[in-house]
Amino acid sequence: MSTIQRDPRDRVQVLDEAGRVLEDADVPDLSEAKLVEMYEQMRLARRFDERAVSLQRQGRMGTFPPLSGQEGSQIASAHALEEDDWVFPSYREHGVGLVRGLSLERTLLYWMGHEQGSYVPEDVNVFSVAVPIATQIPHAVGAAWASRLRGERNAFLCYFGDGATSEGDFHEGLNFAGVFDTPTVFFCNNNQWAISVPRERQTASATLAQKASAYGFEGVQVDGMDPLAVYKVTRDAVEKARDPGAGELRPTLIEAVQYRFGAHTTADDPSVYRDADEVERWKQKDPIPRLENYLRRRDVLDDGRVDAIEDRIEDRVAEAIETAEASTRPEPDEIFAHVYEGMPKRLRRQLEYVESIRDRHGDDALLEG
Ligand SMILES: Cc1ncc(C[n+]2csc(CCOP(=O)(O)OP(=O)(O)O)c2C)c(N)n1
Ligand SMILES: [Mg+2]
Repeated sequence: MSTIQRDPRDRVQVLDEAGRVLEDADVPDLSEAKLVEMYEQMRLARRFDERAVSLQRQGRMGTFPPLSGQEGSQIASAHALEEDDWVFPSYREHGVGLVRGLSLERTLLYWMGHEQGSYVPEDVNVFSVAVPIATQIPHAVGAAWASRLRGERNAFLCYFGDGATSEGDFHEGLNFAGVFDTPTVFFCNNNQWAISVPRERQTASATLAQKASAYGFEGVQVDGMDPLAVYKVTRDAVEKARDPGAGELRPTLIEAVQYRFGAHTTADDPSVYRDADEVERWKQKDPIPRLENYLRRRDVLDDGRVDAIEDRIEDRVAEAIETAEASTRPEPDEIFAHVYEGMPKRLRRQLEYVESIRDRHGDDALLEG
């Protein structure tokens, strides 16, 4: 049964906070191996996050947007895709990237300022990271429309935050998607905050999911810290995008209700705008122990398997850091190299200016400043 034909305020949930299956819940059909893989990737994403924040604090990385708290939403939704489907990410989707085949060292290189970190292998259908809020939404709609016109049957999963729903690009993108019936799944990671702006200052709408009805297609709210519910809802939306039933439109807006445990980025201090109590309350819903408890109850996980997973994760993260840090430091000129095919005059003048101050002062003196 599809989970998306319902009132947008009727939040989809499969597991309670202790990881017990709720009565009448629609448990997705996932093999034990797949469930364990999802659990391991969620833990890997969290450990990677902790190490990345620590690298930034030690001056070994520029800035970093942590995803802690959002692993269930990211990993489970990405698993709902087939290989040929596409992902249009924001800057926080390191967990999605991991599932789709982007290496951890590549993510580190991106945040260390290497151009190589923006490279996506040919066989990985992930679009470039969008830092400007909501710009990836019209991109995803356009790509989905093109794909449909070509007669392909791919779904386009576009991630963005609660803050993005106030941008013109969000409304233009969803409006176009409804009119042209594009195979786009809009995945809103409602983590309750847009830097220091709380969800209730973002919109007076009761839910973000209900905004879909203005564009003529379905919107569904899901517990974004319940990986099984996220998988089920995303899978249903992706299948509808590919193959809608009679009278159905392809697009869906999913609002995944969740919380970011950490700062917006390493340049932010959330203690100045939110209470520690609020964070503690949301930690009760942490998707990792929730899935772990579910799997332990089913005898799919035990202490031995969890220990082995922890060891593997520790090694993978350490290796990724070692590889990324062994890369030669990028040349400052590279910032200018890949923006335009032919460099405009204004950019060339800026490049010449950077070169002249490097010649005059040397890189070490500039970095110290
Ligand atoms: C067009 C634009 N305006 C402002 C910013 C500055 N900015 C960066 S992140 C952010 C908040 C985004 O919040 P949300 O959409 O909820 O995503 P989250 O970071 O919470 O995942 C803002 C305003 C930007 N990057 N782009
Ligand atoms: Mg947000």
